[in-house]
Amino acid sequence: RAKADIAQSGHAAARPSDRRAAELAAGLRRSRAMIDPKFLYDTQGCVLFNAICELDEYYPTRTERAIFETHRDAIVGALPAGAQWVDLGCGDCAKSRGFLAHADVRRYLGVDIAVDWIRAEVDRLGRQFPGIDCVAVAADFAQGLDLSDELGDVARMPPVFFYPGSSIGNFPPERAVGLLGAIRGQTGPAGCLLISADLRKDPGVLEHAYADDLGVTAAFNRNVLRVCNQVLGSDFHPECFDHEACFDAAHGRIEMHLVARAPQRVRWPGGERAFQAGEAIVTEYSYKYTPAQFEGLLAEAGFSRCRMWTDARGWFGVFLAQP
Ligand code: AVJ
Repeated sequence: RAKADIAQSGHAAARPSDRRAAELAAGLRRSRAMIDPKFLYDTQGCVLFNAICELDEYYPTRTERAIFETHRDAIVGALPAGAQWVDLGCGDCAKSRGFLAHADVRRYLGVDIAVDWIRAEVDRLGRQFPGIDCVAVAADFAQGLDLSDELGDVARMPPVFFYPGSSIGNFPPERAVGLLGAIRGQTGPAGCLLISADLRKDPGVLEHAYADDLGVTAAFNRNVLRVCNQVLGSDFHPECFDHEACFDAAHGRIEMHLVARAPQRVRWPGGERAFQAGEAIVTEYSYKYTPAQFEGLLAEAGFSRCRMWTDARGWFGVFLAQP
């Protein structure tokens, strides 16, 4: 019986749900408690994030859309012919459609963690663009990106890596360079990277974008405690934590916090954590760059040429980086 138990627990430890629980527990036990932002995006979190994108205060989504529309021809004109379009975090593929209609693309690779959901979306894209070979790829590229098998000969079919939404801002700069470098390692000589970054601006504008008047971002943030209760089996009361977003000028990042309203203790199978009143859990960083800083990251990652398109206020940047 002892043998069987060991075998079973060994097997259980490798299960993704247990890995996620262990990761959450480790973050909560740190002196400065933290929850990785990927846990924000369960089904309810995705719905709330989509609502955030429609808020007046949250300028990134509509600013990016306007830049794409205004500069579509210039962007498409700078892309290699006969490309394979690599949509990183493709979701419903919506942001790629406008480019696929105009660019010379032979193949589409939709990359996302949620592969069951995206398969149907990528199939739908394939019916809309019968001339493009559309493939769904399951990958959590936050853990490292290696698409060499899927990409094949990049000299014959140059990849256009597409990473919109300013999601790169979730990574601290050194980890961002790691991901950008991994992408650079797979562009081949003629491939490129089309990527968005949110730019530095008045801290008041930034903080309002992450603490909207209706409290949608607050609900999005508190939802992560429900996810925690589901994945880890903890007993968080989301209503006992306040949403807070503050710009840390020294690090150039927005920090999202959940602040304990009163002293409380949170328990889960195998652990617990006490919070003092006012003590915070960090749930997300969102780095903001000057154009020069972001171009510096791209250069560090091995891209030697770079162009940027922005809006009239210079709030958001779309960068095309080439080897
Ligand atoms: C999806 C990471 C780009 O940082 O602006 C929005 C997430 N968090 N409001 C961002 C987010 C709170 C968003 N990214």
